[in-house]
Amino acid sequence: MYAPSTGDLFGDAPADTRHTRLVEGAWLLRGYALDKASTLLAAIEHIAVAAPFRHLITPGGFRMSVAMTNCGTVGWVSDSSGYRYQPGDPLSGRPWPPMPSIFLELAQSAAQAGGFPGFTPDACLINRYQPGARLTLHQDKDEGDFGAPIVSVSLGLPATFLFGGNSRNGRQQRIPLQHGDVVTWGGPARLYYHGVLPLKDGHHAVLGAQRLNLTFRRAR
Ligand code: MD3
Ligand code: FE
Repeated sequence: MYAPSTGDLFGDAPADTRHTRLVEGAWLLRGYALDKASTLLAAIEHIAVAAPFRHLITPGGFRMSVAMTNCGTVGWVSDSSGYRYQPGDPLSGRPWPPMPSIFLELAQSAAQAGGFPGFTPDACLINRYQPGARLTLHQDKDEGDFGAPIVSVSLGLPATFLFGGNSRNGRQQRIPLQHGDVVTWGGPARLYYHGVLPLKDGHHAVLGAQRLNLTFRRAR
């Protein structure tokens, strides 16, 4: 369905031509985090000292190619007993590192730009892709409140993001995501199937041969 970008039904985008509506409920904010990238990266390095990136094991017994860590009051984990959010890092038994205020501010202002004022994430999942790493098509449905959006921030090497609709077998769109891009996913797009194609080898001036992705969530 067509809706004008000035409409008020699905969230107003500011008058910025880099902001494009992907589908109802989803806005791509090109370069939105660019000016904060170095601060974000320093914060991620700090988080990863306390809570290192690790390759989680799926309930089916497969090692994920993407390495993950979290910050916030809860973090997403996977193991043989399933997927869930939990307050402690299973590697250390300690709480996840707190969410830095610059993370929170970025997530809130992006959510507002995407039509979701008042978003207060309690979890930030940090994904690290090295060449070949991918995320197969999935839904994010371990959160308690699907009324809240998810905000994603891409850093480092570009990746091809795939997303379909409400069924695994539906038609998929491919979106290239670059360093500094932010996407907000809410409303009808919140439960859409999505994934990331295997990361192509390359060199990014700041991050070298890797891509980092932050996803801000309201888990509880
Ligand atoms: C669309 N991460 O961590 S971010 C994930 O690039 C995840 O690392 C990808 O999918 C990445 O779960 C994609 C974009 C994204 C995140 C959550 C969504 C798109 C979404 C939830 C619903 C619909
Ligand atoms: Fe996801």
